[in-house]
Amino acid sequence: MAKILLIVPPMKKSEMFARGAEATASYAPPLGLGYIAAYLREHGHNCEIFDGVVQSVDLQALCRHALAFDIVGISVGTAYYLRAAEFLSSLQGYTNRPPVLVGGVHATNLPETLLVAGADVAVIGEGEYTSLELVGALAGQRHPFLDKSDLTGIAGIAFLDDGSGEVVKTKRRQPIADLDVIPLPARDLLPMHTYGTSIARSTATPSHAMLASRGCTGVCSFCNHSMFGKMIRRFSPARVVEEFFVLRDVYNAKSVALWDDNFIEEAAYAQEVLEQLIHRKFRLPISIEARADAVSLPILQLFKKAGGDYIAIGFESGSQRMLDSMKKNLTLDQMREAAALAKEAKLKIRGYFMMGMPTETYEDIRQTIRFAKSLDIDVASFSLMVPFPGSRDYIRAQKSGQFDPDFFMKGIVGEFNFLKTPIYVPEGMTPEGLLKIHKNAYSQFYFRLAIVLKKLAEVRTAQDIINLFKGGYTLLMNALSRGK
Ligand code: B12
Repeated sequence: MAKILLIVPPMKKSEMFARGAEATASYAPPLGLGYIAAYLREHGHNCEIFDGVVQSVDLQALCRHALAFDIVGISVGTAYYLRAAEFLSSLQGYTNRPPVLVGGVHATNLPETLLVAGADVAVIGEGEYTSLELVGALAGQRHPFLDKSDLTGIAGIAFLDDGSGEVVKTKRRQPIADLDVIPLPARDLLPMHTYGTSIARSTATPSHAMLASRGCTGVCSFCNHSMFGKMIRRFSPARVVEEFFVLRDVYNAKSVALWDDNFIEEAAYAQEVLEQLIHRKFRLPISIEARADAVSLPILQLFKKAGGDYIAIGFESGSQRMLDSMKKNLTLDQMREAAALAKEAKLKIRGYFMMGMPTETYEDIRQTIRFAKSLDIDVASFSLMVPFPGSRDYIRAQKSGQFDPDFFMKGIVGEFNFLKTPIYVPEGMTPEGLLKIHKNAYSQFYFRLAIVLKKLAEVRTAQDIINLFKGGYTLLMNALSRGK
C-alpha cells in the first residue's frame, strides 16, 4: 500500500477569476483528483487531497508535508501552470523526496513545460489507469535515485530521459471504455464545505457539481479536445442517479450542477436519468450545459419536471461568419430556437458568448451584443478568447502573429489573468478597444429596464436581495474600472 498526496497547487481565488468576480464566481472541487483518489483507494492505496485554492498553506510547509508520502501528484490546468511550477521548484530543494507526477489538461498538452520545471512524470490524458500503473512502478523510490527504466512500458506518459534530457513519450493511452469501473469521486477527502457556496450559478447553496459523461462531439476552435475526445462516454444512469443522491444526502447539496459539456446530447440517456430522478423524488434544482442543437422541448420539459432550473447554452456569437470561423457548426436560427424552447419549458437560461476571436472585428462583437440582448435569456457571460494549448485557436493565434505563447505562459496568473488584460488581440483591434467593448457588452446587457425588472421579480428572500446586491455591485465595479 502506497501513501499518495494529490495536490491542486496553491493559488489565490483573486488570481483565478476576473477582477471583482471573486465574490460571486463559482469554484468547484477538483473532481479529476477525486476520481483518481477513489480509483487508487479501491486498489488498496492511501490518498490525501490538498486543494491549494481553498486550503491555505505556506509553500515550504506543503513541501515538508509532501516528504511523508510515497508519491506526490499535482493537477495542472493551464491557469495553474505558474503556481505548479513554483511548487515543483520549491520541492527540488529537498533531498530524499518522493517521485512527483503531474496530470491534467496542461500536463496533457504541454508536458515538457512541467518536466523541465521538475516533475518526474507527466500523465497524458485520463489519469485513473495510468496513475495506478505509475504508483506500482515508482512507489518506494526516492530522489535522487529514481529509476525510470520501468516507465517505457506504461502508456500515456511523458518523462525526461536521464541521459539525453530529451522528452520520452510512451504510446497513447486508450480511453477508459466502461466509466463505471471508476468509483464515485472521493469527496470525503475534499473540504466539501468550502465548495458550491457561490451565488453566481445557483441561489440554492451549497450547490455541488458532478459529471455524467466524458467527451464532447463539438469541434469548437477555442476548446481543448485532447482530454476526453470527441466520442461521449457515459456513466450508467443508475450510477449517475446514485451520485445525485449522495450529493443531496451525504454532502447536503441544495442544488446540483451537471458539468457535462452536453448532458442532453443523447436524449434517450438523459431521459432515463431524469425519469429515475423524478421517480425517486430527487426534488432539488439542477443545472446543465448544452449545445443548441441538442435542445428539444420534450427533453427540456422532462428536465424541468426533474427539478431542472438552469440551462447554460454556448451561443458564442451573433455573427454567422464568426460561428463558422470558430467551427461551432450551428446557425443563428438554431440558437434562437434553442433559447425559445428553453423559455417555453420555463427554464432560466445562461448564455455564453465569446469575443476577441481570430479574424473578429468590432462590428462582429457589436452583432454579438445585439444578439445577446435579443434573446430572452437571464444571464449572459461574455468571455475574451484565450488561446489555450490544445485548442485550434492556440495555433490560429500564433499564425496570426498577434500572440506570443511565451508571454502567455509567463503571465497567466496575476495581472494578466484572462479578463484583466487580453491575452490575445485580433488584428485590427487594440487591447484597450477590446476591453472597452467587453465592458460595454456587460453594461448593455444588464443595465436594461427589462433585465432589472426580471431580477427584481425573482426576489423572494433576504438572501435574494443580498445576492442581487452583490451581483449588481460586481457589474458596476467592472463597468467603472475595466477598459480605462
Ligand atoms: C468544471 C470546470 C471549470 C470550473 C471549476 C474547475 C475545477 N475546480 O476543476 C470553473 C467554472 C471554475 C472553471 C473555470 C475555468 N475553466 Co474550466 N472546466 C471545467 C470542466 C467543464 C470540467 C472539469 C472537470 O471536472 N473535468 C472532469 C475531470 C474528470 O477531468 P480532469 O479534471 O481533466 O481530470 C482528469 C485528467 O485531467 C487527469 N488528471 C487531472 N489531474 C491529475 C493529476 C494527476 C497527478 C494525474 C496523474 C492525473 C490527473 O485525470 C483525471 C481523471 O481522468 C472542464 C472541461 C472538462 N470536460 O473537463 C473545463 C476546462 C478544464 N476549463 C477550461 C478553462 C479554459 C477554464 C477557464 C480558464 C475559463 C476562463 N477563461 O475563465 C477558467 C479557469 C479558472 C482557473 N483559473 O482555473 C479548459 C482548460 C484548458 C486548459 N488548457 O487549461 C477546459 C478543459 C475546457 C476546455 N475543453 O477547453 N472550469
